[in-house]
Amino acid sequence: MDGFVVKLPRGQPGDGGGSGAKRPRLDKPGPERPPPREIRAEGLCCDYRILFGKAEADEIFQELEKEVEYFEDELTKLQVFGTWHKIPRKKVTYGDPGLSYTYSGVTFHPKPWIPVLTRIRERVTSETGHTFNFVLINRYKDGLDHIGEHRDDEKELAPLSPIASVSFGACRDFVFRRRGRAGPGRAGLGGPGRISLPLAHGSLLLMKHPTNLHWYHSLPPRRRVLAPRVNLTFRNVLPRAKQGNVQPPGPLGSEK
Ligand SMILES: O=C(O)CCC(=O)C(=O)O
Repeated sequence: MDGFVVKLPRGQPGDGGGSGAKRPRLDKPGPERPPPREIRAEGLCCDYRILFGKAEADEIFQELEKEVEYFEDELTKLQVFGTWHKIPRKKVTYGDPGLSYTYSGVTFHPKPWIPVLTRIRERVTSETGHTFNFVLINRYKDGLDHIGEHRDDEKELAPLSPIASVSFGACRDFVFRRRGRAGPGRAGLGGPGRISLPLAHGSLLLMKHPTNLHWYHSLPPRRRVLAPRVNLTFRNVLPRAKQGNVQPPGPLGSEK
């Protein structure tokens, strides 16, 4: 990976620079809770921090494993360049009533919120100051499960709203690749072309505008990872009447 700018936090440990909404006081940084990081590159703006300490993250992870009901049958397939594939992970959506979200040729209607998801969503909001009406959950049974390179650019997403990605379970590498770059160091373009971030148990990665316009992301396979991981991406889905912000499609088929 070539370098990217990591700025250390302003003010209090755990200060996310949100809208000032009241949020729980976080523990001091330490081995279990490294300081928050700002990840910046051209067209990329993300904040990373530990949101839940180990004990709380363990408890939430167990509850997610017990309570979340993943999609089955047709909803576990996706279309890439016209061909249907079974996805290499489990997924499901929860959210406010009446919303729908279409990607990779499938329309998803969210299941109603359940207490463990409301708990995580409220913590994300109190930490960041942003509200969310929808969550996509991906479960990776081990390091062979993965998600291919894509951008979260569906027309249903509120265009300027960030996406909050919360992870539990095995630590996995999350990789950004800039649009139009085959890899790091390609001639003619400044800055890094690829950024890899290990996403820890209980962590929050806040992906802000315009990251999803300029950067793909993926969770590549990691053979050595034997444990499961659950990732929740909290989003803002526009009600049908307000949709219409169609962003130009990227060169790749979406793999979500
Ligand atoms: O599991 C992850 O960290 C990535 C999930 C993702 O890329 C997505 O939901 O769009």
